[in-house]
Amino acid sequence: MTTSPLEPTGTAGSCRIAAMTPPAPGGVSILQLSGDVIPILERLTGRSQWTVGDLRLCDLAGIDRGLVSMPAPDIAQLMPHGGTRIRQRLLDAAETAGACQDRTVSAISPAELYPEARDDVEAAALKTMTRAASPLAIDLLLQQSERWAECTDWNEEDTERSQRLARLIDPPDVVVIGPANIGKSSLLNTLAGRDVAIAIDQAGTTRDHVSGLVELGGLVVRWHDTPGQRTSDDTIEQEAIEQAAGLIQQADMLISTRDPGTSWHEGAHDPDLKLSLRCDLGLCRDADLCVSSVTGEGLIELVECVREHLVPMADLGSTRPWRFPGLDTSDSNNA
Ligand SMILES: Nc1nc2c(ncn2[C@@H]2O[C@H](COP(=O)(O)OP(=O)(O)OP(=O)(O)O)[C@@H](O)[C@H]2O)c(=O)[nH]1
Ligand SMILES: [Mg+2]
Repeated sequence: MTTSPLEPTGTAGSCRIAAMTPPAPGGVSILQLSGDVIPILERLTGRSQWTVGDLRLCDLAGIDRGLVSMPAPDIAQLMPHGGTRIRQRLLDAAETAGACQDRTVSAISPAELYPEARDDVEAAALKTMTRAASPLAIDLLLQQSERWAECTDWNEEDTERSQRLARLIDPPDVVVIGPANIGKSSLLNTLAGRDVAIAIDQAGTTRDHVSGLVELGGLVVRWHDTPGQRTSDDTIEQEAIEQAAGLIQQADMLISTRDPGTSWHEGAHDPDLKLSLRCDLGLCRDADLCVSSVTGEGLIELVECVREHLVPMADLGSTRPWRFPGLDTSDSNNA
């Protein structure tokens, strides 16, 4: 009787496998084995004599070909293509080969994930980096190990700055409200550089709220385009207008819009920015900023203004330590 190369032989000790990359399609996935990795590596790749520092291009259980590295005696990483099905099949194959599947990366400590890190802060920074939404987070995270090592005090301002900087990791919500048919969806599409929302010359085009991730000067925000504020017989649109009220409450930044032919929406919440749209058709002098999606006028200033409101330059330039999401400061004297 022949046995499958993936069949556990009973010699493998304790080995776990976990997906290190988010459960969404991407270029490459990273699956990490930890523990007694060599027997599992041999079964998955069909190759023996694995040593620390190895980086090989291998067949992965007949499912894909990809790089396999062994950075430490008890850590190995498989790097197949990033399709969700490939990743799941490989996780299952590793389980068949005797590894125990950790379904979430959060189950693994940063120090275990990054044995090469200088200290716990650097390990936590590297782990947080894998899920950071904004490019602006990267350099800051890399500086935290040194900053925490030098830090001898911690104050209220540091706490507040840390909370604002957390917006670099989890995208803040920017909610745009205003009358119908004035260019709100066109603005989202222009900022995103692609068609996220339908934009045509007809009031009530956006009948349900649409959101998309948009990078504004290195800060990624979740931009919510709401249906134009108007009375309508359409129940879906009316429901969506009511739902927008909930979005407004949770907004990190509320932008009220109008164009030369309309007026500001009267709501319970004061906007953080009064933005005039379609300024190529005329200026609204009572606006904080005027933009046109057609001519591009004011867009650079808008990007700068939103970034500054959510993550001010003073925070980005501060040399104080950052208590970033994922950093456990419970055993630190500083926090
Ligand atoms: N001249 C000019 N026209 C614009 C500009 N931005 C959008 N438009 C036009 O304005 C019309 C309405 O655009 P939308 O982006 O759909 O407007 P909206 O505010 O999302 O509309 P609703 O979804 O109905 O609330 C379209 O015909 C756009 O081409 C602009 O900056 N200048
Ligand atoms: Mg719209």
